[in-house]
Amino acid sequence: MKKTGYMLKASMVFALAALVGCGGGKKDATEEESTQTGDEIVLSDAEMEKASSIYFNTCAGCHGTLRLGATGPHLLPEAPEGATAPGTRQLGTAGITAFIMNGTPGGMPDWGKQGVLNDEEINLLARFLQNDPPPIPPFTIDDMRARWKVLIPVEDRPTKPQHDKNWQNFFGVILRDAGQVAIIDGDTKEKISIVKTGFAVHILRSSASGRYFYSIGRDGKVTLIDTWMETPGMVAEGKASFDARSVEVSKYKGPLGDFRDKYLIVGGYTPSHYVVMDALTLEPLKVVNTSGKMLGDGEFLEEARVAAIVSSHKDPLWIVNVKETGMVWLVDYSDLDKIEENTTQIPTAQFLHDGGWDVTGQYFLVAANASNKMVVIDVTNKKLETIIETGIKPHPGRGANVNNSQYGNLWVTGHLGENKITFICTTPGENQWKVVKELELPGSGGGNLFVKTHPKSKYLWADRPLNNDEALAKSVFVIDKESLEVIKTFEAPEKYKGRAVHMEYNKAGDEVWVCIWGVMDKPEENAILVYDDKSLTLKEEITGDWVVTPTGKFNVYNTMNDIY
Ligand code: DHE
Repeated sequence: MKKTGYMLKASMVFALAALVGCGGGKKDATEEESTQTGDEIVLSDAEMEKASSIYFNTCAGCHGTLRLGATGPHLLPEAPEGATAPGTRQLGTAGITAFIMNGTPGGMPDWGKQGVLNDEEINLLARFLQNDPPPIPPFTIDDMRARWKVLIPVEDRPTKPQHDKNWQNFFGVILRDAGQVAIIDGDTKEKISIVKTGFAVHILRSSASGRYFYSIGRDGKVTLIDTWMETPGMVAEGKASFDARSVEVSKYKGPLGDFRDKYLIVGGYTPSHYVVMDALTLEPLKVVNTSGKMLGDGEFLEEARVAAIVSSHKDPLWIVNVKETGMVWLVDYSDLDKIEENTTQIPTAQFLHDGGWDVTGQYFLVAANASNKMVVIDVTNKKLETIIETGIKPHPGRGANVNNSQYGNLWVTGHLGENKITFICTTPGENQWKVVKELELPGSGGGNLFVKTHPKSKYLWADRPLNNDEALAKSVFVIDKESLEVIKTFEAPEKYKGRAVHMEYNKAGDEVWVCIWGVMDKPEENAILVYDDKSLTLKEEITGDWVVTPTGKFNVYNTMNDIY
């Protein structure tokens, strides 16, 4: 298996079949070869373990660990009632192979054509998918405590920065397949340290003070990084689940108390729960299961994964988006003993994924990507404001807030499934929550993942890493915030072979950093490109043996203040 792109390295901890035994079709441990008897496709233990690992690493994010479907369709042997996609047994090995090889225009990557999976792996996966999914094993607070480590106790940490660097302009850059985070000085562009984190780190968030970075890996591992140390490094680590994508800190200070950097929340994909930890030590304090009733017919879903989590600056609240049930949970953390009874659950649309604040901090907008909708939550009044039809698979990241003289304040999302950047008016009045502008990027096809701007910038930037065209996938697009038109396209220099992914501004708002996400064994094809946001020129190329598979990057100041 080629280790690249959004394919993950084999998980060390989560070969479900190995952990818990497999569902239908499991053979005796001594048998190595798979067989086919009648309608049943039987896999050996070794094959089941390998296939579970490939499935978990490549497919589960979109199709669900229990394969009930989410961003992608269900992958069950028999189609459940009402499903539009056929059962995998109906598709057969040949049909499934074609999908994995070629992908679909709706956003399914062409794993085979890209060389991420080879023929043998695709065939194994196609046979695996015609068996029942293995069950999800438990991961309890005792398991979390057993894996929790404080490397430097709070009292032994520095009380002021041990360097004279401008740490609020540090960038934490994810080196995805290396399982590392690079801390880079945003002023000098020098690498300050490399911190070994979890497997395929997904995102970073800054503490409310900005001093700490929290990373979350796809293996559910959380890492606490102290930027005040002479060489920024890890001071604590923990594990919240087998699989996770989101982490956020408490940010509220007001009449109800000072909760800044008191609690951390980690969202679990598998098992489906959120975990509250002590923000300074990562001690696990509370686990709340998010399994629950689905919208509509109210069917109970065990797999109800936690997607994006954001923290309110105005109230002691986390906004927790439960993907499969389509419920947005407003979790009041002011009294941990009453956290469940003090949670408001708002039914919205499926399947919730990523989102961010409007410019006022009152409204949170989240993509219900499989419904092609954006959901708007009025967090101040704890209610659903509205649901807006946008386009095929909206994917905003945290979105972007643009001020435009004609329309006022706009919140922006791009789309994975079509070529469309959508501008939604957030200013109160007749246009509020209306789509006031849709923009096509140059060339055809979707594949946009992120948009980004800064209040001091005249521009909005968009990437397109999942576009099938290599040139478009390694390009970023600059949109003028006044004309709302694309005014410049930057294709990464020829020597870089990766995809251009995720933008982040520096603290001053005059530079944009973009990652060129190549493969692990060719560092020379990877880079972090720094563009001058005023002259719109490529200003600096951060490269080196250590720049491997860079993806997300997070500026301390902008992340702690939710500037986008
Ligand atoms: Fe992400 C954000 C889930 C694939 C890079 N990603 C998020 C969030 C979720 C999520 C729920 C929001 C977190 C929050 O705000 O609290 N991502 C998933 C998936 O389930 C999915 C589709 C498939 C998977 O198996 O993981 C997926 N994501 C990817 C990638 O392939 C990317 C490009 C590279 C990678 O890490 O594998 C990727 N996701 C990111 C980044 C963010 C993110 C950089 C944070 C954006 C920001 O500006 O905050």
